[in-house]
Amino acid sequence: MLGLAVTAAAMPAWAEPAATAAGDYTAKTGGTGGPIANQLNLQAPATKIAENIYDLHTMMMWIIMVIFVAVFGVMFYSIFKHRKSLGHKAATFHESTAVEIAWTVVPFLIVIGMALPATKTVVAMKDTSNADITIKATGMQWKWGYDYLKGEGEGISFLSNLSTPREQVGNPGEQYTGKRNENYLMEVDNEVVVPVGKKIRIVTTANDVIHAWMIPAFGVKQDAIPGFVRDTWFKAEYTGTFRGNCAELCGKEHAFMPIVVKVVTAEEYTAWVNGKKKEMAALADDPNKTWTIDELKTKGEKVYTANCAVCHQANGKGVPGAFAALDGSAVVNGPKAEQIKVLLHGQKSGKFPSEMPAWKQLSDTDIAAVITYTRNNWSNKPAENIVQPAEVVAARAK
Ligand code: HEC
Ligand SMILES: [Cu+2]
Repeated sequence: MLGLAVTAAAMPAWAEPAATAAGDYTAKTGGTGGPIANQLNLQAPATKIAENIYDLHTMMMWIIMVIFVAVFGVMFYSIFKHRKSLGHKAATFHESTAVEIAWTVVPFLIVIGMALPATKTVVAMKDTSNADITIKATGMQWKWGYDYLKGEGEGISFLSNLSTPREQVGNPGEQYTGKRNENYLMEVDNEVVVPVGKKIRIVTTANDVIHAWMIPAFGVKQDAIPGFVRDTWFKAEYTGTFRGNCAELCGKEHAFMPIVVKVVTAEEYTAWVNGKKKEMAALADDPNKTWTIDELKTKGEKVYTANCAVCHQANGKGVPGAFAALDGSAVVNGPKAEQIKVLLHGQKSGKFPSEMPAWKQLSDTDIAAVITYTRNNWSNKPAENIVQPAEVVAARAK
């Protein structure tokens, strides 16, 4: 009976989630947009769905608390009151239809009282129809790739890498002692930008292993599975910065592929789209252009730092037993055609527990640049020391 009364009392709290006034979210989280130090509760919700989840969680916590106190209260009372040393004699009754009906019906009502609103929320979470903007999020070891598929900004595509400097991350055997960034391991070079109050559909997939795209404040967490397409959605009620992480253990750098979403006003979004399109047009360089070796090396170093150093390390020595060394590698010092092939299609020799992923998604110029960089760096001195974008184009066509 007690449980029932609580269910009924808790219902209105869920049924009418507190109305949110749009404003800036970042301030609510101490200026970070992510979790707060010593935070015990869920992150402050920034979408209606997250609010429903928050309220469901609170309601169920109360129900559980009341049941816990009531059950243990009766149990301890009975044990103390009826103990043998007081000379209590055990009762010998059997079967009580009334009690049996009560202990079937009451829990049933409690479960229904929790399952109904929970189901309603789950169904709403799955309703990705009529989205204003669709963005594909591709999980990769260990970064996210974003492609704006539909809606304003269609055609924009970029990779989003951890931007916390590597030297802030403690190496095995030595601990970093300097000051770490405020958003240590929760910051990226390219943030996902979306407009406030618009339904954003996120389509998730992966290139290698299972990852998961999660932003707690949006109430969104969706597995990104290689070879499959899954989707989820959110409609942010606040502007600001929102931080999340890959939420599916995906290997050595699982902790180093954060997700950052910047929610902006409609005007700011349009400005961002225009800027991004211009930037992309400038980057979509002519693959027939012939570059100098120095230009390729400079560009290649950036590509290497952003994409390769996580495994092969900045010093090119790799990680023994895990990632091949590029310093002194036979592939890097051998014919260039072979290295272009490794970059485009990956490599799995069986000598390492993991494999070299394919890098088809990089531009021809980026691939040519990073190969040229590795061929002219560390102790490498191959006979063929320069690769032009046109050679990558030709290799792709094969
Ligand atoms: C996820 C980790 C990872 C990333 C990121 C990565 N590699 Fe590799 N790479 C490997 C592994 C593992 C091997 C060894 C594969 C094998 O032989 O089984 C390898 C092998 C190679 C080889 C062949 C080396 C040899 O001697 O056999 C080259 C060249 C190479 N990688 C270049 C790159 C470049 C350039 C990038 C950045 C665009 C990059 N890799 C990014 C894991 C990675
Ligand atoms: Cu991951």
